[in-house]
Amino acid sequence: MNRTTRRWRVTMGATVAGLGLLAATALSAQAAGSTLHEAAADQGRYFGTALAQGKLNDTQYTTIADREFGMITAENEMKMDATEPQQGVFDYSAGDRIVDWATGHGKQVRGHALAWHSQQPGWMQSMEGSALRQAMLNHVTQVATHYRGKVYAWDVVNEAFSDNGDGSRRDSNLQRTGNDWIEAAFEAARAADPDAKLCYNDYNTDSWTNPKTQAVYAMVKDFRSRGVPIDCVGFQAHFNSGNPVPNNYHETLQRFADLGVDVQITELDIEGSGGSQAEQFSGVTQACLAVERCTGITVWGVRDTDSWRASGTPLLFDGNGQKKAAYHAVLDVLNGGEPGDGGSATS
Ligand code: G2I
Repeated sequence: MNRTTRRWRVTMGATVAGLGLLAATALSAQAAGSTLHEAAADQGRYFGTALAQGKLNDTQYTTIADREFGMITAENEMKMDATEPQQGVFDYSAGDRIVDWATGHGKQVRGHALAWHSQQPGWMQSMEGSALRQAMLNHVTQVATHYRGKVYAWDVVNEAFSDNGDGSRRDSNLQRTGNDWIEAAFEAARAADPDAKLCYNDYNTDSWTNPKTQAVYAMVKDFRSRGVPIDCVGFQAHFNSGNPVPNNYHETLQRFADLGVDVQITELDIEGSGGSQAEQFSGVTQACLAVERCTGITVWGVRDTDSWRASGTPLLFDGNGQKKAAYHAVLDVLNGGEPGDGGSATS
């Protein structure tokens, strides 16, 4: 069956009546989605991508983005260095271009990212102490206020935990302003945009047994118990052979969801090719669908050539904009089929 045409799945339940005839007691026809966005929406989820404003004149790029995705993240344009290049001087031009494209095409927006140790403007990199704390909070307030009402969810704080295996916070100028900098950022974001979902976002938090995962979990649990305004946790999900999709991924997502927050896969890419890459994309998609509060998946770019690690061909479309095996695998899972069976589920 042609995967790109709309398919009909028929589910029949039958009982044997006295006359020995089969009587259909249930007959339902359900449309299968023909795009990632449509298929995810049928599951009550979004499917998104990251866009770079410099590529918005590339019609192959925008055609795919418009057709396949319902949630847009600015790959770099809403980060601290882009939005506050000089202290107190805000530049929303690039971010607005992304947001305007998204809303003009009926998409939602994930905001990325309000406070981060990386991609700080030069003036902020050299700050410390209470002056830095105040500057960070002002940044959060100003940017969240500018985009108020236009952003579905914000990555309020990004990558604040270290990878050293002891579950500690990452050392950074922001961390050195005091351990409560993260909750202060969340409070400021909530005050500026009460309707956006506020997320903590990180990488290497995929395996439930990783000390970094446990540390983020403990923070979120603590925030929930003390009423710090956190609504969601983002799992970046940058995978490759050295960092494969863990087999306890579903458990990780479920444990966080059980704290009363949404979970979102926010920057998915998986280096590789062919069937093995497709299988891993299927697994991630299945894990999200298996968790009621996993509200959506975003892949970190459109075509392989758009990726921050293009040589790893980690995305769903090749450099010519063609759908890869991984694309079909994800679509099949979203449509309720077993990975690789073409998605044409029958009774
Ligand atoms: O590194 C992958 C991602 C990890 N999680 C946070 C994300 O924000 C991060 O995205 C990447 C972007 O995909 C890259 O495009 O963040 C990088 C920077 O941390 C981005 O790279 C930067 C280059 O380093 C700059 O030289 C360049 O000017 O992209 C900039 C804009 O093209």
